[in-house]
Amino acid sequence: MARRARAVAEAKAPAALLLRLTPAVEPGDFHAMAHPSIVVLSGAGISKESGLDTFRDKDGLWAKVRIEDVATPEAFERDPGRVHAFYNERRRGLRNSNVQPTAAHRALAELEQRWPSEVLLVTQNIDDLHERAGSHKLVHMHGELLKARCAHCGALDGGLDDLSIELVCPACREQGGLRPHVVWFGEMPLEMDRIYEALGRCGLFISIGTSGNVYPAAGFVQEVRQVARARTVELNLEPSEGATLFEERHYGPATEIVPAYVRRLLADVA
Ligand code: BJW
Repeated sequence: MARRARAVAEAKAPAALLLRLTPAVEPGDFHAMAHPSIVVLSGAGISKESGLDTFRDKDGLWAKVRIEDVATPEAFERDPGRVHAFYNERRRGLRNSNVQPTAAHRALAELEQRWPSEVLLVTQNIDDLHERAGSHKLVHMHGELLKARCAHCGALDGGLDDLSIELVCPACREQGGLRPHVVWFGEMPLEMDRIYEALGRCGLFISIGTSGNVYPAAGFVQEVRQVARARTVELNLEPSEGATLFEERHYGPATEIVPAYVRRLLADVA
């Protein structure tokens, strides 16, 4: 389909329907590669059915607290107790035994295990549900809720419960430097070189459960289209901010659409 005709088709397409649009890449790119390397980007939507809040849905975290009170370095400087309380509560929530990986997390672990080429899972989520489901090739670009980082010596500690300004770093013995190992607005996301390197050579990019509001993650789809000429797929509850940039789109709960999509990918894999 010509670029203009595709743009018109995309503009007219009903958002809530499952869409499969003609790829922008030519046959010979994705289709000639039986098993291209894959980058999966996941966001809060994949953990929603585990019982964890998303951010920007109407019942999401940003409807309950202000970003500038809890998710910036300035907020932590101004009122570390408030920020610790926010993350302590979420850490306790994550440790609640009812919060478990779903079929969506497990499907991605199976994809990594069975796909003949590399699968890199880049998650914006700070929960540990992907690793609990069995994913190993995993980048937590926005950090990890179960770890603390010392502002004095940089050491990471995974064994702490609630954080507070009274705590002493187990590595350097300094008091008051421990902070949640998460990436706040204005801070550099983690392992960006590894992520861009994988994006630059992948043949398939799958974005799952993310609203496409936060950069640099929201820009990955354009990066893979331009640099890697990869096929792009969105799996989400509803169209994201950048939905029209994806050639293939499936909408519904992650526990349904992710296992179904992975089953299709693995159908011809022994
Ligand atoms: C379901 C579902 C179900 C629901 N099944 N789906 C102006 C222009 C461009 C950029 C900027 C700008 N001004 C500032 C910036 C940069 C800024 C930014 O992007 N701001 C925008 C808001 C404009 N970004 C940064 O500051 C980042 N750093 C940075 O840019 O450094 C410089 C740099 C440049 C270039 C390269 C490299 C570096 C840092 C961003 C840090 C984000 N931190 C947070 C908090 C972290 C810790 C925590 O969890 O508390 O990360 S914010 C929050 O948003 C969290 C998430 O990871 C992130 C993304 O949210 P996500 O996952 O998309 O969740 P939602 O809620 O938005 O969407 C959920 C989706 O799921 C929805 O679509 C639902 O429909 C769907 N869903 N149920 C399937 N059952």
